Amino acid sequence: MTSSPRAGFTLVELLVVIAIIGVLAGLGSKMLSFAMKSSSIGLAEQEMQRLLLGVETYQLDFGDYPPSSMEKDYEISGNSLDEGNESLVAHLASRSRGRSYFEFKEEFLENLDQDRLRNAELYQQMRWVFGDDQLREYVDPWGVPYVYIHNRDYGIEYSVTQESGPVKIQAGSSLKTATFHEPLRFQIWSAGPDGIHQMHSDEAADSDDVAPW
Ligand SMILES: [Ca+2]
Ligand SMILES: [Ca+2]
Ligand SMILES: [Ca+2]
Repeated sequence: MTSSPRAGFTLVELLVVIAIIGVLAGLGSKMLSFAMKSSSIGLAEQEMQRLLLGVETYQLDFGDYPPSSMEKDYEISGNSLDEGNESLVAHLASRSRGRSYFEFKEEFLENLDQDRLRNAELYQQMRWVFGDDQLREYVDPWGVPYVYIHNRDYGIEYSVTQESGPVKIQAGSSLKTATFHEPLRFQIWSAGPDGIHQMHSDEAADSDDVAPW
């Protein structure tokens, strides 16, 4: 008598198959989240390279990089939150020399603190590409504004937004040489996937901040 092939699985076999599918699905979602994280990091790096290029082009026209603060340089009243980023955006958006310096991607433009320039004269003078006087920030792929600081202001503390709310930061420096990065230019960086600035803290070794240096 020949044995006929079995139809179906035993309960144990079925459980093993379900367990294997579960493990594979878990691996797949881990790989997917890893891939998404690295593609967002790549996007942040790309956007910072574009910002760097914009700032250098701006410098060719104006002989200096945009200031770290519009409040200090133009004595405008606003608030002190993310002023470096807002100044960067305002200056790169300026058409006063007849050309533009940066192509803003709308999905990365925010005005998280809802402030405005409140200086009609300066707004006219800068002729920026936006239709109103909002002090916008350019944010990273995780929704946190990049930090921008001009080299003459390294050492000054600035209030910036991070995932948990406002925090004070300074320009980043190298742990190895104890000197500021980009000493003659400017610093732009992102708080990275965790949305928290570690650049200037003791946990710098664990930092996931994304910076061009
Ligand atoms: Ca602000
Ligand atoms: Ca703002
Ligand atoms: Ca971080």
